[in-house]
Amino acid sequence: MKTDRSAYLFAQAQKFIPGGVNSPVRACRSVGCDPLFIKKAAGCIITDVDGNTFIDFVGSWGPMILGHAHPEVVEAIQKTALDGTSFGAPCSLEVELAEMVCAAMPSLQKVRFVNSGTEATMSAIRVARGYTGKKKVVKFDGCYHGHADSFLVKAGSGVITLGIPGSPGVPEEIVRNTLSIPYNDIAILEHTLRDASLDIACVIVEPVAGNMGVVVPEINFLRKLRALTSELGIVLIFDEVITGFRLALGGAQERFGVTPDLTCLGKIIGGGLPVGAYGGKAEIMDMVAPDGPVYQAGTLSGNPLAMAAGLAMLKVVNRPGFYADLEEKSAWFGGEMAKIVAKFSIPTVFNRIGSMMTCFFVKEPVTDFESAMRADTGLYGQYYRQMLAGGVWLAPSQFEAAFLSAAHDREHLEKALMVTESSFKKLIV
Ligand code: KE4
Repeated sequence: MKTDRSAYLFAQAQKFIPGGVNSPVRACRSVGCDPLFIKKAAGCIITDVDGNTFIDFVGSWGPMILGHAHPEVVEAIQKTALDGTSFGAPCSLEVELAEMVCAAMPSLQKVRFVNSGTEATMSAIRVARGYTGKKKVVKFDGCYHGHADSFLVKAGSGVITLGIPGSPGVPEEIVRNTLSIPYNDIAILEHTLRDASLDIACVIVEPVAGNMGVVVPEINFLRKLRALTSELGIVLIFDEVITGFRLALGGAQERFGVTPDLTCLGKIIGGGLPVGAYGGKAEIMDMVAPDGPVYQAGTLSGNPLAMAAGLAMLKVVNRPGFYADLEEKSAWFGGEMAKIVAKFSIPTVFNRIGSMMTCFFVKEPVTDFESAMRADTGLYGQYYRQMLAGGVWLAPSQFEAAFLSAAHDREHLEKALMVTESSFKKLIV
């Protein structure tokens, strides 16, 4: 595969940008190759600067549930841009998108738009602390909620991918107020939350973990989490930056029938432009300035361009049958993957829910951070490179999710399955 142009651009990028990338996991360090630079993408096909094309299972880490450059999203952006991209003042599109988000997720009585998932989660825990007057935040090992100081404790995604224990630069005083406990462990959860000395303001959880690879909550985990936090007056925050509008129109909270107090959103609601959001119970959200004393602000929050892209995307996913079709396609694909995996003696666990999935190179089931960390990242690196050479674009990390979109048709998926089988044949265990 010709990669001269990417190589040149990567060398140039490293002169000016740390690691040559604007987000660490894109550097592909854990999969043993240099990053390819992308020229364009349409539907489920991504094209690099050397003209190589790939079937894309990253989807920009989740936003591209419609596929890239969806005509309705592109048209909405083009039309809106002609009238200006950001006013720093309210516009009608913010109201329209807020109504649509709250209609899709009834637990959101009020919602505030921000510019990233990180802004959403950091704001949500600030509001929870302001509302309860308490300090401690409980998260789960391997979950990733963005790069705000409070979350860089046993975090997933790029933090575990790069083997960074936490992050220098985060003061001990901050870390002390974040407790990280094992995902899916109800006994430790109950013991921790019932410890009144801990002064817990909130629990934040990925209702389906996507940042240690895909890990699905065990049947009673979310229900027990909800029961305990309700009983103990602890704010329950669902970080649905990945799962929101991915697992159902109403996200994981709809799919599992568990209602949080606050929800964080991102990715899909921006239609590929920078949008995050946090929202939930009015009595909590009324703490947010200017109604309340908890301050949060943003120059570009609710800008018309990003709102228009998000609106266009949500209008498409709102159409009858969208999720049923995606579910059916994903279930078929998952079934075919399971058949391929079964043909080989390579230790492999394939976790999937809806259109998000991860192929772990490990023997035992992956149900939490500890079991995910047993995965053979070297083997994943081989798999990644073989798939790339075969024209399939995967996340450059064992600890991320792969995503299907509405743009992946049967032909693309059959090709991806063929490349998967030929890649497995070449793996050296
Ligand atoms: P952003 O600040 O990257 O928009 O969102 C942070 C975030 C919050 N919560 C969850 C559950 C998330 O998955 C994320 C970000 N996801 C990663 C990929 N797993 C973004 C990719 C990257 O860091 O380059």
